[in-house]
Amino acid sequence: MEHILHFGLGSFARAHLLDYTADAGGWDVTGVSLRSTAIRDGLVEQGYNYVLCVQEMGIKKIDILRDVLVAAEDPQAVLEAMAEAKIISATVTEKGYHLDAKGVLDLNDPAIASDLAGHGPRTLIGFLAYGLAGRTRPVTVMSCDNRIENGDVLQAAVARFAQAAGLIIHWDSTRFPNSMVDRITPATTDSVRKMSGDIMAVPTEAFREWVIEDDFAGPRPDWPGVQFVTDVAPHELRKLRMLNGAHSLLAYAGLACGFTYVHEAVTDPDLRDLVEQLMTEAGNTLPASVKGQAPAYAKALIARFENPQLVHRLDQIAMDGSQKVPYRFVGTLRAGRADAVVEGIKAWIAFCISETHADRRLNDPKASEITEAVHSDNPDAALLELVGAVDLFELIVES
Ligand code: CS2
Repeated sequence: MEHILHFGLGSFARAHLLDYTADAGGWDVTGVSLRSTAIRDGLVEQGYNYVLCVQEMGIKKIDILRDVLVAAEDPQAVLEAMAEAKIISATVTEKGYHLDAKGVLDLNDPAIASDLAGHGPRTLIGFLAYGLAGRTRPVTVMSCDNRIENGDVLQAAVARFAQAAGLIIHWDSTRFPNSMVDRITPATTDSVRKMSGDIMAVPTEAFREWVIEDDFAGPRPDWPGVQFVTDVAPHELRKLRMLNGAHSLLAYAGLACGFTYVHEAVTDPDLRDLVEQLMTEAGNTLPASVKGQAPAYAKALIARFENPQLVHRLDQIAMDGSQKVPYRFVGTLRAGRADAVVEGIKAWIAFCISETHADRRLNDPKASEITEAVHSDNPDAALLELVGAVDLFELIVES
């Protein structure tokens, strides 16, 4: 049995990487939760097995998770497990990379600064830098998060950390493939738990997609249906600008209209028009190799969003906006004319302002900066600054 060490055991990883790996056979997974013990505690009771409740396909048992380590309890155990693994993968969400608005590792971020000072480590970046330091055996480090050039960004962040910490990493034997990951995975609910009889059940849609740069340092599972390509960028841009961009627009504009779920917001005629327009605008910015797919992809996305059984909450998508807005909206806007994308950014700004005025703290790693921006003399400009788009002020705010 070969082995993957995976950082971040949220629902998405359990519905995507683990599902694909279970289908491949011959590999198992040890999970790492960076801080919380909740997933380990829930899964340990059931031998680390859990079920996926796949829309229209029923219940599927996933039994390839062999252990869950909680890094905060025992960082050394995580470093030891890293030394053994041939593939180290991660789904730690956008904020788990601790990057600044320009996409560069923020050495002043308190968690990164603490890892640099040798207390820990406790971040993914810190673990990778310390765990890879001095290693000569080949290893593949695979980011499975929603970021443009997720592998390159992760490698650059680890390199910056290693340089600051004086650690030597043998880059020749280390690979960081880029990837595009997709499967809509709403937070679980009591009714899913009850229906499946598993308190750790993960609800997900039938659709799944994974495109990975064919750049591995050693063996990899034979993941069925995965596209291995030399350049993931066109696929990433298609998915992030069209699916995630539309999601964020529906979240901010839909919450403002009083909707709770994606399937409700997307059937509102005005929001539907706006979302279709955003997808057309985003499609127009795509590289030639995938541009032709955009209309059919947009149609398929609308059908996925309309699925009433997914019960996908808009507030789940609205969280961490400071991390998502830059590549879901700003990149599209820089690539071409995009009026609906402008509406998306305005909806995020309005969301930040209304939540702050209602005294609700945002679920966002930059929550304090957002509060400060909203209370500043020019909230629009200060909020745009946080997502690296203040130079687009006139286009966005005065349009
Ligand atoms: C969503 C994504 O929560 C969000 O921000 O846009 O998690 C989305 O469901 C996935 O990327 C789909 O693959």
